[in-house]
Amino acid sequence: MGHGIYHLLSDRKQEGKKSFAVLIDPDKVNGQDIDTLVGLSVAAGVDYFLAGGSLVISNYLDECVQRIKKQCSIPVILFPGSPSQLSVYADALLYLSLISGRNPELLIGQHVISAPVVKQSGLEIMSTGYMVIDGGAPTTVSYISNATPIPADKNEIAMCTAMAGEMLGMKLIYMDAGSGAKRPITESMIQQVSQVISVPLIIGGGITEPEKAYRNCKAGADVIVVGNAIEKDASLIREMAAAVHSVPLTHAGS
Ligand code: 1GP
Repeated sequence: MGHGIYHLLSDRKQEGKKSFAVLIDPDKVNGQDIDTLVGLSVAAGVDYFLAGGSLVISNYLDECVQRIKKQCSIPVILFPGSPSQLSVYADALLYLSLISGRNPELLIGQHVISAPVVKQSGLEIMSTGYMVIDGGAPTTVSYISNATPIPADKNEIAMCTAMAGEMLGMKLIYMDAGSGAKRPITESMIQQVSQVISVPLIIGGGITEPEKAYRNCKAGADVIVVGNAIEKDASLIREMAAAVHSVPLTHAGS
């Protein structure tokens, strides 16, 4: 078991380099879709694939990950709806604790149940403070988690939550407005949160335009995740990746 992906993420953060991740929901793609997405992603210089979704209904996760791995060397990171959604074929796992909510099952309960399986998987485990921010509409994640998202304008709550997550030892903070959010996370929240933590900051949910991805990175995001918009228009991969990679090599606030 290596620690390659996390080192890659934190090295890129140190260097001020921004990364772009394509989210693939195994329930929403078939084999041919995957091949297309992989081809476009390799050509665009995509940094990571995230695989998963709030609900993984099909049994297609393993096949999906294997299909990606067969075609390219872009790392595949699992982004599971529950810690038991595993595929040993992936490179790493976002081991998510829903720190914005107060549902003990998603803070620690499910982790306890799945811990032996997760440990045996041999995957690189990256503990992640997962924060759901109100994106203007109830999303699958807020319904499933039965937890209230952080209000979109309450930057202080987001800052304190992220700080607490980091001090509890979480290696990544992922702020998510939820898949298909009407309103993505504001740049002011991203900026303020990024200034109070030193671990890499992942931002996703409702990002549909390359300019927004660019502005989020300028504000302090280290990794931008896009799923929905790419499902609708795969050619966005190139524009999104180009926007993220064109951000000048400086840290937000420096
Ligand atoms: C959702 O952050 C991801 O968990 C991506 O959201 O599908 O809206 O891009 P979208």
